[in-house]
Formats: sequence, C-alpha cells, structure tokens
Amino acid sequence: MRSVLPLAFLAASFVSACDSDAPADPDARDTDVSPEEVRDTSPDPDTAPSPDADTTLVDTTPDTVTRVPVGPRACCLSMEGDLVIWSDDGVLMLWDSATNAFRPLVSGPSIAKDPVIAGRTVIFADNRLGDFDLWTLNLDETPPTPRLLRGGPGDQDQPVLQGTRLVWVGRDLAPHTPREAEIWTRDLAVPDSEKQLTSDAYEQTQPDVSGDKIVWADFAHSPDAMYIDVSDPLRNNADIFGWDLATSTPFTVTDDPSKQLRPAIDGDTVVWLDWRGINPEPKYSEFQVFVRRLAETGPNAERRLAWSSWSRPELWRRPALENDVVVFIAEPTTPGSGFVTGLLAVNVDGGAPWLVAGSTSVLDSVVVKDRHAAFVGASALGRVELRLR
Ligand SMILES: [Ca+2]
Ligand SMILES: [Ca+2]
Repeated sequence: MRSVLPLAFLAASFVSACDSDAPADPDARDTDVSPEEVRDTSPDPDTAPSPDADTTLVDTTPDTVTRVPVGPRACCLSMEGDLVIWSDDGVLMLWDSATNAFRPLVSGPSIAKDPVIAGRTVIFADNRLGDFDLWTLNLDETPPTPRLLRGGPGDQDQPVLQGTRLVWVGRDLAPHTPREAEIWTRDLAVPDSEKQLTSDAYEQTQPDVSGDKIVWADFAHSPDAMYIDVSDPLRNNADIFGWDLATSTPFTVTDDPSKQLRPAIDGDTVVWLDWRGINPEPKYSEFQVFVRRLAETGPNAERRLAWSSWSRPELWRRPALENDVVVFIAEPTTPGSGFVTGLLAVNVDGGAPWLVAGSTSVLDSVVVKDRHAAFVGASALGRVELRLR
C-alpha cells in the first residue's frame, strides 16, 4: 500500500486539476451537475430532425431510433407508453412519440425537475415556493394544472413512482443539508399512508421502487456521512440499502467497502454502479455495472455484468432494468462510430453487452418501460424498441 497510495493521490490530484471546472464526482446527485460544465452545447447533427437522422446508426445497430430535438440542458426523464417526460432547463416537456408532438407541460419561472409518470399522473420537484417540493398534475386535465403534493421545509425531490407507490428524498429537518436526507414513501391511493423509512445523520439518495421493495444509495458507512465533492478514492463509499414494505424491515443489497451508487430494482433484482476492485486508484476512469438477485446470498451473489472505461464522471448514470435486461449509459467501443456515449444493454444472466443506440453528445438519463428504452442528454432525446439478445 505504501507504494500505491502516493500514486493514487497523485493521480487523483491530476484528475481534479484536469477537471477543475467540473464536479469531481457528481454521481451522488444528478441535479448537481451543471449542464454548461459537462455538456457539449454544440449542435448535434445526429439529433437534427431530418429524415437522415437515424442512418448513422444503421451500421452499428439495427434498432430503430426515434429522436426529437431538445436543448443542451435536457435531463432526467420518465416514460409511460408512448409518452416521454423530461426536464429541459427547468421546463417540464412532454413528447408523444406516437404522434411526434412535443410541448411544454410546466413552464417557469421556477425550476421543475425529476419528473416521473405512472398512468396519467405526473409527479415532479419544483422550487416555486422557495425550495423544492413535490408537485403533481393529471394529464387528462385541460390544461394540466400543477398541485402541491408534498411541501415542507428543505428540499423534497428525486421522486420515483410505480403505480400509486411514491418514494422520494426529503431533507425536512433543519439545517436541511444532505445529512438530513431521508427516504420517504406513501401510497397515493391510501390517505395518511406516508412513512419515513430512515432517520439518521447519513445521506440517503437515488431511491428506486418495485412492488414492495425500495432501494437507495446510503452513506452510513462513508467517512463523511454524505457525498463529498473531492477526488479522493477513499471517500464517498456509499452502499445500497433497502426497505421491504411487506415486512416493514430494512435489508442490505450490498455493503461492499468500496463505492456503490445509483441502484435500480425490478422485482427481486437490483442493479447498480460499482467501483470495487478497480486498481490502480483513483476510481474515476472506470465503472462497473453490478447485479444481485435478492434471494441469492454468499460471495457470488453480487456479480459484475459490465465494465466501462470513462474518465468523465458525468457519464455515471443510473442503469435501467426491466425483465432481466439492464440498459446503461457508457462509452461505445465501436471504432469509428463517432458516438460519444451510447445505450448499452446486457442480460442479467450474463453475456456481452450490445449497443442499443449511440449519441454524439453526452447522455444524461435512460429509462426502460415495456421493452422500450428512452434516453435524454445534451441536445439528444430518443426512444427505441429494446430488442433482446
Ligand atoms: Ca420543500
Ligand atoms: Ca439520513
């Protein structure tokens, strides 16, 4: 270790110096990534609304990609059927991919972010009352009118929604820092069903839900108890924890001593980004996609599905998971494709990842629903049928 550590810190400093105008490790909070710092604002020829827009993908992937032009700050999206909702510079946008019509759903002057949709219900975080609260609207209304769903001091944000099950992160207690972050949930169909699942001095973030199970990234075992924006490989060692609503008990997905973040759950299968075993330090040039089926325990229960070399932390995004297929944002390895990022898919049971769609700009988010994947990033938004392999 004596010979490794100085090298590690030298390398960490080097990364920090080279990347001084960007967050060293913004992976704990999507919304902390300043768009102008990490996203290419140049026109993206691959997403221009021309008939030839898709042809650049033909040689590398047979999947048909539908794309619409979006702004350089487009981020965070959700999908239900043909509808895709995302935040574009604080404005919530709605795209009906069946008719290729898109329009603003919630327009400033406040910032609307983190939209989720289930059925005709949309929930999002909005700071129009001074800090972020959870707001909701019904797409069947004309026009859909936002209503306050869950206010309170501090920020309430990062909602996830499956059916009527809502989960979010709330920093309700003063001084409302990440240390006060807790996981909250309620059933939208059941009055007075709100529950606070955590109560501690550590940061919880990036929740996801499937059925009775909720997972999140937890900083209880991290030296700083919360995400720290430094390029120190010994910091930010978050784990993946969860809560079973059926039994009202917590569970551990992984507490490996290295860093795990950005979990997604589908049924009893959980995937996340993982930095265990990556040498030499720092960890900031690579990441791995890991999986565990919750019924499996023991040394082989946590398995690596994919690995990607990428020195820009803004690429570390939450994988999407449905029916044992994981879709994640990474650097395509296809030579000469011109793609900066792409959607790659891999089966939970293993095998080589395949390219689903490529982008000439840096993608921000991916979701999968009903065998379709949707993605958004700098000047790029698309939806593609997910073909299995
Ligand atoms: Ca609030
Ligand atoms: Ca906490």
